[in-house]
Amino acid sequence: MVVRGIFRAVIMGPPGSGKGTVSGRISKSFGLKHISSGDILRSNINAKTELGLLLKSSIDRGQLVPDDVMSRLILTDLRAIERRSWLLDGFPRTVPQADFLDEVYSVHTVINLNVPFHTIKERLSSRWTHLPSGRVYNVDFNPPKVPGRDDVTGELLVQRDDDTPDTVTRRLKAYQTQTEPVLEYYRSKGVLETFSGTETNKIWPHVEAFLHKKLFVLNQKLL
Ligand code: G5P
Ligand code: MG
Repeated sequence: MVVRGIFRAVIMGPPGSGKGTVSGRISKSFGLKHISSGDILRSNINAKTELGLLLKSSIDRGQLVPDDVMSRLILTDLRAIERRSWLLDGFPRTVPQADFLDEVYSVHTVINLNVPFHTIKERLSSRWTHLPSGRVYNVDFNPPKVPGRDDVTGELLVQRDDDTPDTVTRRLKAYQTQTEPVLEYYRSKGVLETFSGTETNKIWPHVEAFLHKKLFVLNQKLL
């Protein structure tokens, strides 16, 4: 379905809940521009920018980067696509970040992936990532066509430095203490839509149907 106006969405969920995977499907089906805060940070680390080098150690330890730094980075990307519909993945992740976003853009919907922590721990140990694009694979769930290589570019896949068991535990803790309050923030605004499950392929049809309905209503209003 084509979006007639500008549609702004956020996808939330614990580390490894499938935000990147579902975002890929949403941008393919609905044409929303996918912006992932983690991908922005990792591309800075990969390019060895001053900021990337500064932030790498806290990211590898599973800590969140400071709100002002993250908000500034995201705003630069959002300003560059002012007239497009977008889907934010990984931002906002704290209440101050949600307040910051709210001051600049209103969000039409927030998709929350509710996946149990024990499911997540298994997945992240077998995740392989194509850093330049953010495409993710999983040895069991969606293996690359050629082992160790990205399907589109054929470039090498890597394992993220923050996917070690200890760091995953710290990231889940940070999610509980710092990010869960953001769910309440959006619930009270009436824009939160939660999808629960343990398998992306079972969650996805519900997300897709929800967005179809939401965009149909938005398109009708714009007629
Ligand atoms: P990120 O990059 O935002 P996280 O921790 O929020 O990282 P992550 O790890 O990227 O989230 P995801 O995107 O939710 O996970 O999940 P995914 O990659 O799609 O799926 C995980 C794996 O499971 C993949 O291998 C996928 O193929 C597989 N999978 C998916 N579905 C299924 C299924 O049904 N079955 C199976 N078996 N497998 C499946 O943030 C990283 C760090 O950056 C900093 C923080 O330090 C953070 O820790 N950061 C921020 N700091 C401050 N503020 C912010 N806003 C920040 N944003 C990032
Ligand atoms: Mg991700």
